[in-house]
Amino acid sequence: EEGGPHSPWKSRAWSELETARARVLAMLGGLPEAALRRQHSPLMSPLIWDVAHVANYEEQWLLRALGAPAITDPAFDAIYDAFRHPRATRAELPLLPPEAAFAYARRVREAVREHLDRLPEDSAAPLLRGGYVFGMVAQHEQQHAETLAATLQLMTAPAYPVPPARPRPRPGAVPQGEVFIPGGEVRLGSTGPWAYDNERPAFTQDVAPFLMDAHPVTNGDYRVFVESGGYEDARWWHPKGWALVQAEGLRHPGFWLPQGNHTWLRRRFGQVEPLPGDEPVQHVCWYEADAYARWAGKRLPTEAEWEKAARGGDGRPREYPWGDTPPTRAHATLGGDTWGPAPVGSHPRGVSHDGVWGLLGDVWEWTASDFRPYAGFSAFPYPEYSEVFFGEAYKVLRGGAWASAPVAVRNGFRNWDFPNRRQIFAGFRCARNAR
Ligand code: AVJ
Ligand code: FE
Repeated sequence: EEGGPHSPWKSRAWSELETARARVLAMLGGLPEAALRRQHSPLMSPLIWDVAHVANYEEQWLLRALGAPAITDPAFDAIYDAFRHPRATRAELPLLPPEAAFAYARRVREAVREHLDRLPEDSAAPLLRGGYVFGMVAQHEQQHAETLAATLQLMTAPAYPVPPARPRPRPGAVPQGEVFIPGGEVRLGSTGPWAYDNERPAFTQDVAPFLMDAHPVTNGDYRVFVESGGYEDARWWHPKGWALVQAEGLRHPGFWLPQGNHTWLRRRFGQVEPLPGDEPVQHVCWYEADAYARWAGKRLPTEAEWEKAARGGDGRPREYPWGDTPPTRAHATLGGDTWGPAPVGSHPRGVSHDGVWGLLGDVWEWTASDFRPYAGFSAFPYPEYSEVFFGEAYKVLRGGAWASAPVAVRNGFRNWDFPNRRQIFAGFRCARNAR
């Protein structure tokens, strides 16, 4: 196993922490104070809550957990405790004002730097082995950066100006259709030093052969479902999904703007633009993904199938679909600076061993599976990261989105959300039994 107690981790840990912080500051830097404090959606926290929350998390789970001197009174933790205060109520809390929240985050980070300098590379203590808590804190801040992006997408008063994005790749001809994934044993779960508790312990499972869509479902594909009356036909929908369609008046994915006459625009942050047919669909909930799959004569993959497709049908447990080298821009759309997914087929170097495209990055992919613990799970370092969410209320998403950071994406990484949520950057692909 790589990243054991004796492989050096300190310089990577520091650079991942600083990468996360630079991203958060770049995202929020230009916003007026009122936009930072406001509740933009009942689904999301005020932006400035996330900033102080990541700092407080770093203080609690890194500094205090490692025995470094406290910076704030632990009583202060309550305001930033996600379990004590539902998102919709956080604007009414006595939150640190923006200036003070950024200053608190800076102060915690300086203390972390000093503490890190004094630590050995080779500690076998569970929190320090391979630099675990440093990786956990860097991933946590990046997950909140993604949450901030979802809040910025929901913000309308004023809308968030889309920063200049990198040029859109122009994909060549890409293979369509489905890819056969041979059945057999697959190693599921992660063994790397920064894997979360819910990815462990790794285990082996037999998966029957199946067909996996070569690409995520695109806007162009999904539009056919919409325009052929998919949202008006109960046959395609899970009963709870059909109830949701009725109750919310859903007619199309989030942020699509129907113009009539088969013309569609979409709002992406502060920009209204033609709906690009060649990008993976995003802002669909699990019920919409499930309904499309049924309409297409297919189904959503289980998370075991998804992971088998990502690791490779030959049974070698690759860390990423293309192998074990960490993601670069050539492999996948990740890191948040494109402000949207790339057209399918943009990353020939990211194709899996069996020929499946775009498994990591661009959009999260809903799976058929509920979020459950693997056999032998034990909560580490605290039950509120994963354990309290296990059960049938949440569906698993895999693969990461354009807004996910490379450090928080790998074949074994598990995300979860309620099946009716569509503010996240989620899409899907379909699967089918072989024969
Ligand atoms: C794994 C994305 C569902 O945002 O609720 C952030 C990540 N956990 N702070 C979430 C998380 C604690 C989590 N998700
Ligand atoms: Fe958090």
